[in-house]
Amino acid sequence: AESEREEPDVEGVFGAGIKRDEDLPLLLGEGTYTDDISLPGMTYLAIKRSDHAHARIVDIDTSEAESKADVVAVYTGDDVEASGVPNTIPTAWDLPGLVQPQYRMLAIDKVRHEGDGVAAVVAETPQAAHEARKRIHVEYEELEAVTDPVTAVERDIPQIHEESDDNIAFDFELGDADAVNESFSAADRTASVTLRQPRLIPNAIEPRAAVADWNDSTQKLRLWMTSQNPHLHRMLLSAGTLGIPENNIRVIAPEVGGGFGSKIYHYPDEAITAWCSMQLGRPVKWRASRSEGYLTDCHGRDHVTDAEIAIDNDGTIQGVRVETHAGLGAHLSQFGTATPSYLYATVLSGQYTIPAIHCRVIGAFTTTTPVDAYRGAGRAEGIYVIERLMDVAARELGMDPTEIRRKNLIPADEFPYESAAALVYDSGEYERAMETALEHVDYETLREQQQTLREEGRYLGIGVANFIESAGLSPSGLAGQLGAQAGGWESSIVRFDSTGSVTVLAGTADQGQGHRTTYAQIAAEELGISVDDVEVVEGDTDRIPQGMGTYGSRSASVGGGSIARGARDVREKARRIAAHQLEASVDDIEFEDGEFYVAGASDRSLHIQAIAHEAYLGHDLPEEMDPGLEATNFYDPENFTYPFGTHVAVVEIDPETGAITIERYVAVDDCGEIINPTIVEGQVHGGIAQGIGAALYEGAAYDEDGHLQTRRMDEYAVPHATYLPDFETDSTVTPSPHNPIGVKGVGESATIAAAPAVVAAVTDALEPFDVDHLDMPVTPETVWRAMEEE
Ligand code: MCN
Repeated sequence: AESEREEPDVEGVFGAGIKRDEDLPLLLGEGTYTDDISLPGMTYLAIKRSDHAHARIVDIDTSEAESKADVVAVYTGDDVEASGVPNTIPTAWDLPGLVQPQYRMLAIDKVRHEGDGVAAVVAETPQAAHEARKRIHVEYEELEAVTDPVTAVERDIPQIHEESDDNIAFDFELGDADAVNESFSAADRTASVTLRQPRLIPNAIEPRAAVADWNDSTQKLRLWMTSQNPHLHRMLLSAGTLGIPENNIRVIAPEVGGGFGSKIYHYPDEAITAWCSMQLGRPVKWRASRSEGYLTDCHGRDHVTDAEIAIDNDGTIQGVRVETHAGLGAHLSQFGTATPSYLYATVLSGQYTIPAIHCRVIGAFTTTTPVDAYRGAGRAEGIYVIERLMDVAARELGMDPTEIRRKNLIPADEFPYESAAALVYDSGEYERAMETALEHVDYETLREQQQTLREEGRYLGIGVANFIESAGLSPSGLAGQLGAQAGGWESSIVRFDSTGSVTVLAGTADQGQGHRTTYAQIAAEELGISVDDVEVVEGDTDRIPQGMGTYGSRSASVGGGSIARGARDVREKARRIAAHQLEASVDDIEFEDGEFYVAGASDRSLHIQAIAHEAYLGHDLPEEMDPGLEATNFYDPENFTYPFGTHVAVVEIDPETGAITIERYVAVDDCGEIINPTIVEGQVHGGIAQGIGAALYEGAAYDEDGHLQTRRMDEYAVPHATYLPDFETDSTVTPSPHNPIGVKGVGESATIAAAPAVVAAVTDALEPFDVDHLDMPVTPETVWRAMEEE
């Protein structure tokens, strides 16, 4: 049974910067996205949306729309309710005292944000559906709008939901208020900052879309959709919205063109697409336009925060106190309660030893698009707060911003480290990453240069941001204690086919992260085969029985951890077959580069791919062993992973115009063991771009009546490549002890770090003008006005 296969080149499969396997078909335009799905007899859905931020629905007249050519049906919220389905878009994260108003597929009685769905029109063509939508006449009685989370709870404004008379959804506290009060009394000084983190609109290249196909005779639903977590969508659709048994729903996420969080959520739109298909017994397609996406894709951030820090004269931090009003928008999105509470407050210790922390978050309903996790989710907001506090504290003390940071860093020998904000960090070498970043920019020389330039009337600014991230969102037990209505585990199947190729079926769902490549690297490494022999499949609930999906930078650690464990189980079964066929004891069988051999007799060997063939023949297996060579794995890690790093931005301000030029951007990231350095670098590049976007350009704007002002791509400033500098990236490697492959997440890291680094650089440049803080987006106008005021 000698293997005659060519030796695969398996050296360094894990850790190799190989090219992304998924890219070629995508670059050639051969990818199949949801909107590419076309079914016989398919109809098209358009959703009539509210033009008002807050209004009572007096009457909906659908008769003219119904009379139009090619219109199949027009439905209102009352029709949906009358159909008897549960009609709930449920939240997936509970908090103590949470107010949970009913959220339906189409509004009944009232609309609560511009873009709330009020009617659905299905037609034979997309054009007919869009034309008919204009012929649905809705009579409204307008109510007052409120877009700001502070105003929403402080002023005597109309109630948005019957269930909450003060527009408060939750009042959340974390940490020890008494200890913080004591630390503030005992410390030498305090410093504070009030800051706003504006609403961000996610800008996935592919808008959301769905194709639903209900089969009346089998009572089964197939739903193609732009999903980051098809299994979660299946569960929420089943129990909460449509009342179809979960095993009669198949959710398929084909290629997904970006998400950044926005495709995690169970929106009314995909659900109503499915409901329409159930009514008609015909396939129905819905696709958002870009502007429709701006009105309905969950936005991110929207925080107004008062933050204070207690410090001793030598720079030692004694305590941090934070109070935030978080705008939740008009409805509770699935994780819209978790993002501004646990995901935010728990990272307020950042990289520092802070003995006492207290955070209060008031979650406020406003008459705006719902807010939920957007890349960095909660952690970005929290790190921004602590990093701004570090800078204002440094100013207060007349210390260099790097000195105060260095002084308070959690030392490398203190891990696992339990922070006063209730997290236990897995591992870290913060000083190493920070010093590496500072060396890259030659920090001391840069400071000297800054002085010289200032004398010439030129304003250079250096911003340093240290970050941690709690990535992975597991284990399930912890997630459950915090209120999650979903598990924190991940699942996969690693399956050898009888000819020696391997299929990995993973419960996560890629939107551009490169899972097909990195998962193949993990499996290939564990099995000693070439990545070319591994096929990775995601995004189909009928092929992959269970999963939790892709968000919270969890796929490498939790999904990858599951695949590594499954591959190891497969390898161990193969080892037993090898021992049997080589007539040796299992303990004497060694494994290297895919080859099992008898210790001390390397000529007696069997390749794992040849064993796969034997496993499916089943002719000569150990007694009581079942045929086949595959493993199903459920993996629930012990803890989150805690990626970290230091980013440095160097900017120059033009004193005439306030224009900001980023001269250099250095990122040192530590995401533990690196599966694929090219992919990690790509993730860091994308993350920096989004962080810089938040710092300098982006921000959703509403007018007084609650109308979104930034509703198109030429009104909402996503940074162009030409706005961005060359990124200089580097990494340190501190493995996580909490998963079998030592990895930490990286998908959100750079977004978390970039915003505080850039804002710090701008305020550093403006030190001579006594500007401590400027709110994002820091535009030339803000800078110019701040300089003028001084
Ligand atoms: N990786 C690696 N080595 C590590 C860590 C990660 O090689 N030590 C690889 C992973 O195998 C994966 C990629 O880097 O291919 C990102 O891994 P991970 O950090 O686990 O993040 P997820 O795959 O779970 O992706 C989610 C994360 C989030 S939360 C957002 S938001 C985000 C992001 O990823 N949205 C993205 N990156 C994005 N990238 C693209 N192109 N599009 C999006 O919408």
